[in-house]
Amino acid sequence: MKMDGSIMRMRALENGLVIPAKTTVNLESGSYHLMFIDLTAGFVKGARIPATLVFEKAGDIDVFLDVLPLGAKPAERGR
Ligand SMILES: [Cu+2]
Repeated sequence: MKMDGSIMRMRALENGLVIPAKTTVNLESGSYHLMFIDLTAGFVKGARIPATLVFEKAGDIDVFLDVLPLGAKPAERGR
């Protein structure tokens, strides 16, 4: 994601997201994030969406993504 004047431009990472060993990358608004396209229905607040994260070395990791209100802060995520 980068700003082009006041316009936010986003693009897919062609070679994936590099996560160096022993580091953490947060996926969040305004930074690296997951983007869902071509949805056939909207997400409902409070739902849990099953997803699979695909890692080059760790393989496939199944997760659930909680649907939160827009702008929810980490404290509201139950961290
Ligand atoms: Cu995006």
